[in-house]
Amino acid sequence: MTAPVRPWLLPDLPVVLVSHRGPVSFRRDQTGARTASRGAGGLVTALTGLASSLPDAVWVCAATTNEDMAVAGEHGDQAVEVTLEPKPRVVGEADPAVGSTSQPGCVKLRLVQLNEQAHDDFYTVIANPLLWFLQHGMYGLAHAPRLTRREHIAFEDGYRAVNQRFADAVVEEVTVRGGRALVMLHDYHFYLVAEQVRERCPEAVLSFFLHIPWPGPDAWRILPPAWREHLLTGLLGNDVVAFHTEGFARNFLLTCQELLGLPVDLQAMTVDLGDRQVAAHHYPISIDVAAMRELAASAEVAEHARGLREAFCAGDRQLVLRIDRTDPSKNIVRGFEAFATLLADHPELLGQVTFLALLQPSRQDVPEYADYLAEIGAVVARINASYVREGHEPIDLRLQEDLPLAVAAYTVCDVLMVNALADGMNLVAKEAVLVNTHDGVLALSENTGAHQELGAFAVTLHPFDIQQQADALYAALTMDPGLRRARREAAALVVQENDLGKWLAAQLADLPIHPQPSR
Ligand code: GDG
Repeated sequence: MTAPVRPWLLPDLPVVLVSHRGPVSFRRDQTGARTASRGAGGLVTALTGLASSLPDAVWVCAATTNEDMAVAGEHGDQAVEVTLEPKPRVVGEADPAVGSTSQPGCVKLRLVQLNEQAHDDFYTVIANPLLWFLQHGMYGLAHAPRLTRREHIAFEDGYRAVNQRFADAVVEEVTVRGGRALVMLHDYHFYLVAEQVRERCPEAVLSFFLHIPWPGPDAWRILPPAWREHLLTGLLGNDVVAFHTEGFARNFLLTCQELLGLPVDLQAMTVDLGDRQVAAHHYPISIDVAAMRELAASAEVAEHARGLREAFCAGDRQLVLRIDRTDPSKNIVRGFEAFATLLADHPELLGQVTFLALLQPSRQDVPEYADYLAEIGAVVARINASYVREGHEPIDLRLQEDLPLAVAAYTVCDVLMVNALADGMNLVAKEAVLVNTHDGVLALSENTGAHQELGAFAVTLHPFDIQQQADALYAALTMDPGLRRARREAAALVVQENDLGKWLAAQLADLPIHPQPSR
């Protein structure tokens, strides 16, 4: 499914989208046949809607599998046209009758082939963990980070080299479109692309959207001066740099002021480069409301929901839920410790409340993430051993990817716990309040972007205060049913009225492009 884009907002110029992961990835199955799978998640859905609505759009992303590289190689490293429905495949393959000109429902993919070592350094040394950890405030500075020759090489030959490859690909795509295009860059992988594209394609309009937090200036001092200046001047190649919240946008301006000495206007939200200004905007991302409701109403989800209710909600038993990647920024270990504290403080809840944790193992090639997953397993084993009663273990930990099960769990839970240390937005919170049918309570970290919109209807969690989280969970589990309902309904309305289409439309409306009705 692709999110519809309002026709009058379509830009009157070609669009070049850039993200690390693209909307389709290729593999070989056991029979040796080429298969293609759609990328999951709201961002991909929204941008696919945009890319497939436009007569001339291209999506530049990394070739991350061997088969992605094969596809790129077969097409001379040029853009490949891909149909998405009913199943994704390269246009012309298995159906040569289908022409190669752009058609509705198709996207053009430019799969960028990267040197394996360069990609590894870019991804597993610089982007994750270094930038991710820095931007989520995850470093305990007495011990980490340690920037050695290894990191310096990774910054030069990995992060900068990969950004250079992407900039080259974007420049080619803009140039074949006559030099004038809207370039929409996504996320912390690509801080250095815009500056290079602007130099070589001065007529391009460049926008950047950051999906993770932007901390204040001092956090960036963790990086050597030359690195942070590269990153900032790279970003200032854009016309607009956009964030989930106003706070992140303000932090960005303050960082430019303090680390580059540039004049900024915190009212107009701009930074002045002399010959031009760069705007810092904020657009809170959301979910595809119709698609999430459709999934929640599916037979598969209903079947899972029945099973979950039987297992966890019989009588007056209650279910606390969390759904996350096993990312240290999600604060999963402290969440379990808070649950254990709740059980210690309120032994009457033993056997009455279960904590279901549906966690997707994430970035296991990064040592910090592999260690964190091991820590999760150990803390759950310890808590379950301490609080098991008559065969009932208080925590049910499942390490798996299963979106229909996750959505079923959203519908039946009594409390959704989101206690992230820091989170750009947190879509799990938005999805759960939309489809929950048990008047579930949202227990939401104050350090999530989502807290700005949903905090008024949530029990707020302080991510570092385990006792406070335990008390807040107790307040959620014992909340008056009328209040539970009123809050859940109000939160669902906020999400419904600010869906993904609005997020995209607001950005397109603010850009210096000339919209016209779609053809
Ligand atoms: C980054 C930022 C920002 C859940 N289980 C499965 C599954 N999910 C989906 C959820 C949700 C998504 O994963 C997680 O999104 P979040 O926003 O919660 O978190 P991040 O992955 O860290 O996302 C975040 C976001 O970008 C967008 O800008 O909100 O702050 O960190 O949509 O439904 N998906 C699949 N299988 C599962 O089992 N495929």
